[in-house]
Amino acid sequence: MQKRAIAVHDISCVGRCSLTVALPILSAAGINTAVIPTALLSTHTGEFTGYTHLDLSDQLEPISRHLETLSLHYDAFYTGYLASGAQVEEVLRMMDRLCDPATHLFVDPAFADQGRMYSLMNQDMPKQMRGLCSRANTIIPNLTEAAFLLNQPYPGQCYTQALIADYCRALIALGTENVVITDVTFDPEQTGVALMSRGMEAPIFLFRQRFHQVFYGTGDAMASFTLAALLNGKQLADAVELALDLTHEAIEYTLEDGEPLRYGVQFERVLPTLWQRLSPNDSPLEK
Ligand code: PXL
Repeated sequence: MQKRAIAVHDISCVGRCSLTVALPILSAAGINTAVIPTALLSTHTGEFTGYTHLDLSDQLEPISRHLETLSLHYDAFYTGYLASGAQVEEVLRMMDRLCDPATHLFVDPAFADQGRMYSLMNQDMPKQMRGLCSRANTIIPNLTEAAFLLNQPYPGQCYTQALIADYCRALIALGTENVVITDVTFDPEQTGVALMSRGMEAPIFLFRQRFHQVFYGTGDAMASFTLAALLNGKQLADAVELALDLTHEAIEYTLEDGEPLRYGVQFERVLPTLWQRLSPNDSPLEK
């Protein structure tokens, strides 16, 4: 049976992030992907000014009430950028309407980066997002989001593996089963992720060569490739390893091409290789 996911993120018309990244990646991975847009912006909110922003919170209840009447099973409910802390409550109600016990709840908190909240985020977002993360099967915060979810200050550039291991344990203690923290750097020439599942004593760290620029939309690409691989039967560590490779290659294409980085990374260039690298099998996603 083909897998079905529902992706709940904003649409930013230009600037490759959120739904314009999640939908093509999941589709190229053979997943039937429904979308529920949370907000409509002309661009993302990093390195652009003058963007438009329409909060679609009032559409979430009518959309999900209608979709509920279709009685579809979703293998994954994938949330990303949400318009406000208040919208998190609406998304929790949508989950109750649309998910069943076999739906994998995959949460990219998507509210902060580089030690700062995104421009339009209000201060209650980390607290509200904590509620969504506590219901998740898998969360994939970057280092800033991980710290803020735990009510900790951003640790800056200098921290230990022990601190990241504590973050992983504390995030799992919120209620999720798996945590993947992105943007973890111990060596100036390398960046990577820490991943941990409930029951593991310590996280697994995976690194790749670090590029020193700021890349928009790479969190969305990492999360979408990871979910695409999980839904194709890969174990978490293998899924994250593949997502790191693909995101790294997309960055390399972008730098070679010289496209301004605010337009996101050229993930399209790696999609033709995605299918072979997924080696799909039929194992159902475990809760
Ligand atoms: O990629 C994260 C993201 C998603 N959506 C919007 C954003 C950002 C990051 O800046 O502004 C609207």
